[in-house]
Amino acid sequence: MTLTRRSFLKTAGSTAGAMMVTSAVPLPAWAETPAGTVLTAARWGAIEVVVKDGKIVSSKGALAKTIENSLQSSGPDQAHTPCRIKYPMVRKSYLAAPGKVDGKRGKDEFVRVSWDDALKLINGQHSRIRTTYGPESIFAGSYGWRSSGVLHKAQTLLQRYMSMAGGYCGHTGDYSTGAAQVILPHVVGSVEVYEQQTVWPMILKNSQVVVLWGMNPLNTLKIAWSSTDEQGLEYFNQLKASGKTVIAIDPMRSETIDFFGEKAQWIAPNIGTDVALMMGIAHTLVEANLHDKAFIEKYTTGYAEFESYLLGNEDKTPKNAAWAEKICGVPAKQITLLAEIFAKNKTMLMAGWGIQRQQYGEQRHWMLVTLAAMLGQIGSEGGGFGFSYHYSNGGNPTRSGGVLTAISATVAGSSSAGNDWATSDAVANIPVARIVEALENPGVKYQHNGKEQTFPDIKMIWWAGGGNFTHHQDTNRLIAAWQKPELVVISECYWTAAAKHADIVLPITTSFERNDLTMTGDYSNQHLVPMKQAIEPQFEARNDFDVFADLAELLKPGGKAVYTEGKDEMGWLREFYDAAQKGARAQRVNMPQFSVFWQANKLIEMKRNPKNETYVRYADFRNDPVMNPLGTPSGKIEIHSKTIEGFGYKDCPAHPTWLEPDEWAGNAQADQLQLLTAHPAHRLHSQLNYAELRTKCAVANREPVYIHPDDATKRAVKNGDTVRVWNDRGQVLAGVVVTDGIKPGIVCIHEGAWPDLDPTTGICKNGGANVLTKDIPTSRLANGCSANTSLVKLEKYAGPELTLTAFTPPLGA
Ligand SMILES: Nc1nc2c(c(=O)[nH]1)N[C@H]1C(S)=C(S)[C@@H](COP(=O)(O)OP(=O)(O)OC[C@H]3O[C@@H](n4cnc5c(=O)[nH]c(N)nc54)[C@H](O)[C@@H]3O)O[C@H]1N2
Ligand SMILES: Nc1nc2c(c(=O)[nH]1)N[C@H]1C(S)=C(S)[C@@H](COP(=O)(O)OP(=O)(O)OC[C@H]3O[C@@H](n4cnc5c(=O)[nH]c(N)nc54)[C@H](O)[C@@H]3O)O[C@H]1N2
Ligand SMILES: [Mo]
Repeated sequence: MTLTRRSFLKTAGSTAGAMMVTSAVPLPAWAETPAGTVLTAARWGAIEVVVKDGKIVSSKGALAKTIENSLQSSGPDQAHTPCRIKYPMVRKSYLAAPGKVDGKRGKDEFVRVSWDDALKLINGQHSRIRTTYGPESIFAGSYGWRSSGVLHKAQTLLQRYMSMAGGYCGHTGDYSTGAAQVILPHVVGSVEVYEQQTVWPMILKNSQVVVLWGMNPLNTLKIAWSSTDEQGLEYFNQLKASGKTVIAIDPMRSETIDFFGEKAQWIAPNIGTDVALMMGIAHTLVEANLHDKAFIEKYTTGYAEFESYLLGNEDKTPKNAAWAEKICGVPAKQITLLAEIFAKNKTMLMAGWGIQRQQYGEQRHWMLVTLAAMLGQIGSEGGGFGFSYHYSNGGNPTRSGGVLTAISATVAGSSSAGNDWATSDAVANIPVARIVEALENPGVKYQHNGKEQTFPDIKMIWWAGGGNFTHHQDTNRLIAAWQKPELVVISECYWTAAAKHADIVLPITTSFERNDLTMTGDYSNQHLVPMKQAIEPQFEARNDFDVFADLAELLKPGGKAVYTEGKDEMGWLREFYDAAQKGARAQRVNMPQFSVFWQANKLIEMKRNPKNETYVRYADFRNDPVMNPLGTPSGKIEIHSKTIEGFGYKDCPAHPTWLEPDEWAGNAQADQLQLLTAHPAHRLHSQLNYAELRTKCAVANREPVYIHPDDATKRAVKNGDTVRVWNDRGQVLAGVVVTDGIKPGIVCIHEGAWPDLDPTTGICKNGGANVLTKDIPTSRLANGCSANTSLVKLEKYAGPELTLTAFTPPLGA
């Protein structure tokens, strides 16, 4: 963990030589699919599936790669795990008295009903609630990662139905970048986190120093929102081989830092203190006169106010390296060295998002942009900042060719489509991570990004395609609030904790049981992949699309035809494909006719675009900031924002500011540890927790907790022990991994283990991280999720043996 000046300079010196630029893994235009396999896709890539006797027996990735993706082999478990939901089910007391709030969600047994009865029951209760309380009372925000595909989009399909029914309450933002996506438009005029980055060929050619600021691409690039093109990791592999200086700033020696091994410098700050670390670097730049005054003058506004704060003109606290050391735990010497290295080399500051999934998360990326502005390399070839290299293969050059559209959350224009449906979009929205606050505070006003908003009075919740019991913070608080509505419906493939806490549960197909299409690489659009049905729907599972089409018919006769626009599954897919083909033709890229394509069982790789292979983010702005202004009020990078100043938020001041979190190293008692809830290597959040894959990480049949040897010794725990981790919000059992790969004072439990609360003790037997996390907004600017701001205690578990039931269907199922 120690970083010596010598080892640092040694690597820093060896970066001068430019390296050969190669594309990632070259693939033929038509990748071959071995005979006898079915080609489909998941978030974790294009997948070849082998089917025997109507069952999936194996699955593997269809694209060439040098780094294995553990998620790709999970096909058999996904389709055939015993925790599949087999039939429509209704909670026993709910069936006896529909709509009655009885506090029994999660404790009741379930009763099997027919699809007909389930849909009638839903339709009746939905209509009653809608008529009584209005569309605002129906929460269909339904956040989540569902499965890949442009047709079988659970949340969109739910909202499409709800819009025909007359509107609903939706959500804004996401859990991923809740803080960054709201602050960055104020700072650089774009959300930034979901934009194409300066492309990898430019990085590999021009950058001398690459900083991985709180990012773990070895894990997070296993997936992409559409489906991964798998090129990002190939580029990281090339970065590793390049001999460039790589500096990784992370409280944990992540899989990525291990991957770089000797070729990266690891710096481990306390969780939630990166702003202080960055300020220590920024202060050093000013002291050493290394900041780029010409850049600041020409391209930014409000630097003077920030500098005054940085130097401590008013609060008499200079935010220098010594000050930063006390907060972030990184030695001042290293901080000043970082300043020197960043300023004297072409430096790309890449950052992940875990750093902003914290209280005051807005400050992180704002301060990173500020630091990059002071270095003056934004818009240069290989310098500046980039906030999506760890996600969806940002930086893989965008291809030319066809791009798929997708089914939309509203039906085709009602009157023009010759029907008389009065449709409505969301009539209200809540910031996605404030769902529990909303349930607890109906009618209460709150601030959001400079506006006053009012929490709706939610009486009905429908979740389709999201793992909200796993993804939301402070599970026990969620469970209490979850009892309030009059109806909870869950559409799911598996008996998740959310399904177990529902009134009505609908069994949904996995993507192996239906036909769909997807692109790969959210920025590259590298491939178009047929997602071909491999097996029959299991038990009584149905497609979300068909379920909502039937429910639309129950709203009013003729509803189904309006919902489906008269097209069946293949009709929709042909239409999406034909539109992509037309777009491709306009770019002089040929795609075969749909029937030929579908028959072929092969993916299409789109054409490389030489111009896109030299893309540099913010190059236009750098060339001519007057002709190419940013979308901010000043057209420049806003280091001090008059807009945000006008909001007057104490928790989000007008320029990047160090704010002490409620729970952090600085106020931890001697026996408290900071909790890190990073994203898991062998899951996508909660997805696949039930699979065989779990044995790759589970310890003592629990989710692992990573702890430093010093902290383990103090608590007399050792590798493989079962421990109780707790705070006043909840308690979990976890299996110990003792490692020097985590900073002392910090433990990590990866997010995504299914909550499995023991009814007598309340202990989560599966190590669900969110049982322990704090459910507070990042600030009233963004209201993002603050999952990485929690303190916990840890001890060897001495209680009675508790059997894991996370993956056991509930009573009656
Ligand atoms: N402590 C902590 N908590 C976190 C985070 C963190 O860093 N720390 N990260 C947060 C982030 S960034 C995110 S994005 C969220 C992720 O939270 P989610 O996106 O909710 O997580 P998933 O586990 O992907 O949930 C998807 C669910 O959809 C179901 N599903 C799959 N396909 C279909 C389908 O076709 N139809 C239907 N109806 N259902 C389907 C799956 O079985 C699964 O239960 O978690 C957040 N929570
Ligand atoms: N395999 C896999 N891939 C995924 C996902 C998954 O669940 N599994 N989830 C996907 C989704 S929805 C998202 S949003 C992205 C998430 O992408 P990220 O948000 O970037 O992922 P995290 O693992 O939360 O954080 C990345 C790194 O930041 C570090 N970190 C956390 N807190 C701090 C801090 O205070 N300071 C510093 N310096 N570092 C810190 C963590 O230790 C971790 O190594 O990943 C996506 N990719
Ligand atoms: Mo996310």
